Amino acid sequence: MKRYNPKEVEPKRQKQWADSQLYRAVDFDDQRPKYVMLTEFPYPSGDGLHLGHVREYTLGDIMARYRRMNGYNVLFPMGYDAFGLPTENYAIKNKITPQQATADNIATFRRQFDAMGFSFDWDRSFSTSDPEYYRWTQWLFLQFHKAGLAYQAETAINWCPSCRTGLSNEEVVAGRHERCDTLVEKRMLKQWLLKITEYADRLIDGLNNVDYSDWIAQQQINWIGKSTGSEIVFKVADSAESINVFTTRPDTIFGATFMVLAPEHPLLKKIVPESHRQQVNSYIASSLSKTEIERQETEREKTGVFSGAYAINPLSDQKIPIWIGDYVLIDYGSGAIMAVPAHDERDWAFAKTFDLPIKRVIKNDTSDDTYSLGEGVMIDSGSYNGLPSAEAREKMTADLIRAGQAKDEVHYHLRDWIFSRQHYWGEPIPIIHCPQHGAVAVPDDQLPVVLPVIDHYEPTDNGESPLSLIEDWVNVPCPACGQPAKRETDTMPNWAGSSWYYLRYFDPHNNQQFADQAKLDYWGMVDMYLGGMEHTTLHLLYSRFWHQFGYDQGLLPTPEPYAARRGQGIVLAADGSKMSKSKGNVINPSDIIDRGYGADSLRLAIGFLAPYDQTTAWTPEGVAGTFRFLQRIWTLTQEFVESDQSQSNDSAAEPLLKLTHKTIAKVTEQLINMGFNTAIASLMEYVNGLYKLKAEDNFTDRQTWQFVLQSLVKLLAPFAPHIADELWTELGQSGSVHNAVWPVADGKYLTEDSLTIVIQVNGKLRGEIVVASGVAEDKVVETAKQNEKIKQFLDGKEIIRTVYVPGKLVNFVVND
Ligand code: ANZ
Repeated sequence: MKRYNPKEVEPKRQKQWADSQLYRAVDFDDQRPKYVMLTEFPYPSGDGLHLGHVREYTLGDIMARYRRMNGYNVLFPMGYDAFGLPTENYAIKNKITPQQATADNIATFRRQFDAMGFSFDWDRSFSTSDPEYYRWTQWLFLQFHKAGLAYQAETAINWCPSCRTGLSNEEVVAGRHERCDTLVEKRMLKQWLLKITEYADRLIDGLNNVDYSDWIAQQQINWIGKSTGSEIVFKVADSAESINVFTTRPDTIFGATFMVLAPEHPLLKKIVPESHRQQVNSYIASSLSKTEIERQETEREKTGVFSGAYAINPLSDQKIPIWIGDYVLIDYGSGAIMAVPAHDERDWAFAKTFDLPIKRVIKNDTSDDTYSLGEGVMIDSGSYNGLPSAEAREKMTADLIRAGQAKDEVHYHLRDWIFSRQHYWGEPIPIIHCPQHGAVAVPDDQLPVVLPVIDHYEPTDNGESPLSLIEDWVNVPCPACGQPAKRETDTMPNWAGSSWYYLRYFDPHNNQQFADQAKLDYWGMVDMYLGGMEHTTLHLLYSRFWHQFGYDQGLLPTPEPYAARRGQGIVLAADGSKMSKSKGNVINPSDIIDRGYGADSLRLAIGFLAPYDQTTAWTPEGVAGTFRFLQRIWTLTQEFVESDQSQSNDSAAEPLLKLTHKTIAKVTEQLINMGFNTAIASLMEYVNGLYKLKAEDNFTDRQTWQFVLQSLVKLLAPFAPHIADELWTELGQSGSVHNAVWPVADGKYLTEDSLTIVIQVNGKLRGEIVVASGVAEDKVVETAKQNEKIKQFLDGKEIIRTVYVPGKLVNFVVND
């Protein structure tokens, strides 16, 4: 008997698949429904594939293969997200150009992808750093520019001193650069920004029309941070000035015992009296040196200073002091707040630090020695006393609006997307700065603006891109007037290329347009998008924004890019810690394959780990287990093929068919619901069951066994595609199992043999009977009547009515 040797089977099958272009997606197929299965494309880093990639692409591949076998025209593409800091840093370290580093790393990735047996359509592959691709990234940027949604501004930006570049807010996690963990500083720099804030509501509302995991939708909503409240005007005492505050809790206004202005607030110049100027200025200087993150920490001891001025509370007419405190941020709301220490955590801490009055205006269960956030009943609030706080909120706002002292306001925590980086390895921003005409778009026929190949591309310390040093590239005539002008030297963030890459798969070789309209229409939305949880508020939000904009411009047929989104969990090291090179606990998938287990065992092990969306530790023994499982399938099939073909006996058919159809039904349902681990468990149970049945009949019913093993191989195909194809051939089938039709369970084998029926008399439980399933009503009723226990309750009584709930219950209504 032939041994199962993945080292032989897998490369052979991979070559056949490539030669026959088995996984090619067909544009405009009108016979089959289309299905776009998308997984996030990787950075081609120097480390090659890690287990996180393997999990994501294996699960995506299982879904793609399942759909193909169910008659879909599946597009399952793959490409490379090559621009960005990691590649640049890798190239600097290895003293090669980023172009060379990218080419080398892509070659490694491709080899590993092929070794895993993923069914990508390689004809559609590209890298975001290909000039033919980024030509269209630049073109799309110019559409934003034309629409007024790409603009330049001098802003305080997050600056990573280690990577020497500006960052977007989304790239800063707990005050650190999410890639290198360096503490982020603030710097004033002229930057390009994209007006994502204009799409804040759309980005929230659009979630109603797509099927995203709840936590993904919720994280996006939280990130956008829409806040509905009022802007209320407080007059400054003895002055013509007034201060606007944004609050979500106008109902607490009688409890506003002081105000706090951000240190950057422009009004301070006008209202601080001479006597307080010096103190105020030194406080402002000290707080400007802090990061925004530091300023927002609730734990931190509050700092502040009294301004010397007072304001008048518009509803209580009370005179309250105006303070300056750096926990109030200048770029949120109006940069000033009414402080209600009794009902707000930070105001409470501030009042405690500076011994300011605390006045409770809402009564509820919270004790008096802390702040209370919730709703309740109004107290100490003049004519509003006794009202529920929600009602008071409406009434106070209405009264203030009528008096011209307030208006409804909506604020968002989302900020415009800082879109320029002071780095070499990115798409050049296609703008030319002319002293006369300002920022002029590079004409379409001059795109792409190709990144020049240079020797020194290390970032500079002064916040300028290294491109600024290449004089003959920078100095160009203005496209509008032909006078000397200069190219923009900042490049785009690595999030640019990934904001529209899925669309390019629909038409990857088009050199006239980013994609052909008819192809965009045909492929439509991505049907399923599987990706990492760390991209929920970065890539996913950015790409939805680009797509919505493209839709508004009439460039795209659908308002949203992805019909469904799921996130796969992280794979941790065996001890539950994060895999990292520095800890030396990274598992290299190629090692597992090369050790002889092969890709199929690895695919099964990774699918079997845990529910797909759970973060979970890698179990090294897993592959040995799944390898044994595949060996068992291999052996069973070989034994059948080599068994005595003259025997024939159909007595074994029933239990074999029952087990098979039940498994088909189970695995199908599990796959539809992305229950990959349970589907693999069902297959394992199935194989155990088949071994038992084989011990009984020793393959005598050849026809049934042929059907059973073919079904097994088909069910296995999405998970372990190489061995499945090999066994398909062994079973005498022509072509590839991946072109075979997914098996359908026959309902007649799915019903249970017997049913337990509950018997009631006048609605009271009196007993149970067991009947064969599918038995007719009169038979069930008769059996119930004959039952010894039931008889006692029916004896001598007249049955007025019999109620039968099929398969569940009989109730006899009798008169006493
Ligand atoms: C008074 C008040 C009383 C508030 C109360 C809350 C509770 P969200 O929901 O995040 O939008 N706020 C307004 N502008 C601010 C700024 N520039 N810096 C720091 N804090 C600011 O938060 C809105 C609340 O955050 C506002 O409502 C304001 O405090 C504070 F019992 O006003 B509130």
